[in-house]
Amino acid sequence: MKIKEIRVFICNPGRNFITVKVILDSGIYGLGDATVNGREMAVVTYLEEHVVPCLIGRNAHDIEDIWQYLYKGVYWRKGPINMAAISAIDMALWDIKGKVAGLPVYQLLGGQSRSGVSLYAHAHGENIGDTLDMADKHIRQGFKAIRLQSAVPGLKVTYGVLGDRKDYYKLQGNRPLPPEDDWSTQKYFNMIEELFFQARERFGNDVHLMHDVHSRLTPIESARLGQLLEKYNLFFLEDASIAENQDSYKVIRQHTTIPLAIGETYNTIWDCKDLIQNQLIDYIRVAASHAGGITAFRRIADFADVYNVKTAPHGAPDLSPICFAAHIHLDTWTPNFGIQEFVGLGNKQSKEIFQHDIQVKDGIAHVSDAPGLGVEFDESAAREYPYKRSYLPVCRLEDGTLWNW
Ligand code: CS2
Ligand code: MG
Repeated sequence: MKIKEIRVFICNPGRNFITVKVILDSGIYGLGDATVNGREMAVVTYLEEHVVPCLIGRNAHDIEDIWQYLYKGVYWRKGPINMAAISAIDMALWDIKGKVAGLPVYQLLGGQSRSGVSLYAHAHGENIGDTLDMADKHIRQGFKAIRLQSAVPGLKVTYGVLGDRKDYYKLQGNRPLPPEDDWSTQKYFNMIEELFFQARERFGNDVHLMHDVHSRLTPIESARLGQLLEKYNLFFLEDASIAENQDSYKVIRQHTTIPLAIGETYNTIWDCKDLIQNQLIDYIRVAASHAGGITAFRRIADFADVYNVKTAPHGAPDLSPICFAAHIHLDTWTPNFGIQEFVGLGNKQSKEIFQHDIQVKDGIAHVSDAPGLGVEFDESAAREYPYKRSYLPVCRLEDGTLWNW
């Protein structure tokens, strides 16, 4: 079970992904996702220069000890780059343990708590009608939960809306310098209630609706939004406000009962501890590829369960199919699972590189029973799609003030 080699791959089948392959002296290997959208090469260097040399020769079965070694042993703890590296190594070690045991990872975690994993799909459009038409398509495909994001009239670009791109890969995959998006809270408040009013008029109250504010509001503005949308019974309001100051959510919570979700930018349990233990949120949305892997995700899920907080793992286009697979294993096990974000199973190129047999039907994902995570990675296909630097946008208010994207 000795680690013989660790390879780090970066490929761009429409958008950049980082894949870690941990290879044992027996030839068994495990895969992990280390993608940090827009800062990929920082993670690659961190892994190759500072993590890999320390792991060669270690026993791959010692998942917890390796996690502690990489977390506590670094002195400069936490942070997105460091934790993405730990996450990928951790995922790969769980993949290996499952392959050695002949069991899928969800069985190693404690078996299944549900027969399938409920997903929510993304609906977006240049106007409310187009957004709801896309939502209608997802509902007809069997999805019971839809995230609605619609263009804000008067803004050049709105988060979560594709504009003239055909898919998220086209939107995010080739940005040699950060695009500058604009934002106006006033223009947003002028349209947002109408989106959910029309959605409820068209679809009734059974379909779950969510919305991602993407941290654009101040806490009191989020409180106002929560009050405005309460009558439309959202499943959750995501990233209502930036939460570097976790106390911000006390302001929101005292004004509205709208369910709150946050966590995709968090990389340790410490980032979300106060929000969870003070029950300031209802869903924690950390990603296994950013928050410390399966080991850390399990810890956060168990901590959240003590405070009636459910999981709603991040599932954006910049999480690779390896992280998606890890989430479906975790979601199959997690007793306090809420819902899983789903943006599709990738494009033609990514499917050449990442192969798995996760089935999605009627808005439900069914985990693979293959040993480990159940994902294969085709190195030669990956080499066909080389890395291309690509940034996330930055965001400015209409007066030029730099704001939260
Ligand atoms: C978004 C993400 O899916 C979501 O909830 O917040 O798509 C986010 O914009 C990306 O992960 C950023 O890389
Ligand atoms: Mg989000």
